[in-house]
Amino acid sequence: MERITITIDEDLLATVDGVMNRRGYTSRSEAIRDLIRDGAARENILSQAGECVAVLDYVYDHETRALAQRLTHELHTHHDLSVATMHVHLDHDRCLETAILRGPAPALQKLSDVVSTQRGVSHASLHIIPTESHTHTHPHDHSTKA
Ligand code: NI
Repeated sequence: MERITITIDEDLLATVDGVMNRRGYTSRSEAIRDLIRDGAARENILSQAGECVAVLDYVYDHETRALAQRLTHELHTHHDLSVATMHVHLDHDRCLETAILRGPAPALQKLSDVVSTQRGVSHASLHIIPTESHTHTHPHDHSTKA
């Protein structure tokens, strides 16, 4: 392992400390390493050419004009990527949808961007899981503490 020095603003450091306390890390280094690994894993997945599956979650206001139709339209336009969608009527105004997608990571990211940037859509999150390659860039070795 190498020791590096980074400059970080107070707000971001407070966030790191919050993550540290919530998840029970014993050192900041450990918490920061895992946060970097998460980001790196995301980047690696996006650069991957192979087939992936993905879970796309989002909340939307079904009273926003034509939004439900627009979202359905997008998923139909990309029916080759869309496997299934679960719809939950969350409360009076809001719906939660979970879409299972399958395809190349960049195409899944693009579809996710189209959905998540619609006005009236919030809390969008995309989780991409590679299904072809098993190159593991996240060793999860928590035995070495700094
Ligand atoms: Ni609904």
